[in-house]
Amino acid sequence: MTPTITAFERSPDRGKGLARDMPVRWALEEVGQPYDVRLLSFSEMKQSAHRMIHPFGQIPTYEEGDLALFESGAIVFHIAERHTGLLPDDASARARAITWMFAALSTVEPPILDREIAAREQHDKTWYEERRPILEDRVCVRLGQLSSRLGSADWLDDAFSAGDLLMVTVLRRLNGSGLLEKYPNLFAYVARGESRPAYKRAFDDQLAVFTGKTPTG
Ligand code: GTB
Repeated sequence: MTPTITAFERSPDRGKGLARDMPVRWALEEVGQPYDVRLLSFSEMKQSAHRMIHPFGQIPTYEEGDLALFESGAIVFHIAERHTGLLPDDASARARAITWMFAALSTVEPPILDREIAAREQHDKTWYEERRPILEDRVCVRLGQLSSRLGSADWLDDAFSAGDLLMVTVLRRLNGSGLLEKYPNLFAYVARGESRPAYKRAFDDQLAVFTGKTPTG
């Protein structure tokens, strides 16, 4: 059965792949699962039909027969569990990959989001310039720790996994901040993720929604 996901009809990032349908698309591409996309306006996201699926009135969602899911991390996990390619078969390696999924969303992403939200929504406040280095330091603490762990490896735990997919997605939110560049191995890690054919297909598909042009690849 072909799953249907939801995405922004018009993403505020203008197709830079920062909205959270991107990791879902990427996961589906990695496992070779075709999918349909239902595009939603901001007002449609808040209507009861969508809220039946997503209690918080957001994207992305995932529908497959009777199953309706929300939360991009849970959706990626579901896809990884149902298909081969995103989680190792070995039980311990699988548990470690799942640990990296949680680490991406619950340990690395929060300080990145705090910095991003302040930069976007609070930059005109009198206290912003005082707070900015504090927010950036918090991001750098996590980046430094992650950088040490990754070392010279290609991926966080041997083979590419859903943990890397979510970690790369989270780190991409630092694009334009100049912070990721301070950690060359993390910068290369993100580039490695972005160079995967599945990533490129997912990126091109979400960009095509914004540009209105069908991807050529
Ligand atoms: N925890 C949820 C998940 O992981 O699925 C968070 C879902 C979420 O934040 N969805 C956002 C949304 O629907 C879109 S992705 N927002 C509309 C609303 O809440 O009314 C977040 C996002 C939006 C825009 C950019 N951007 O333009 O750069 C980046 C990320």
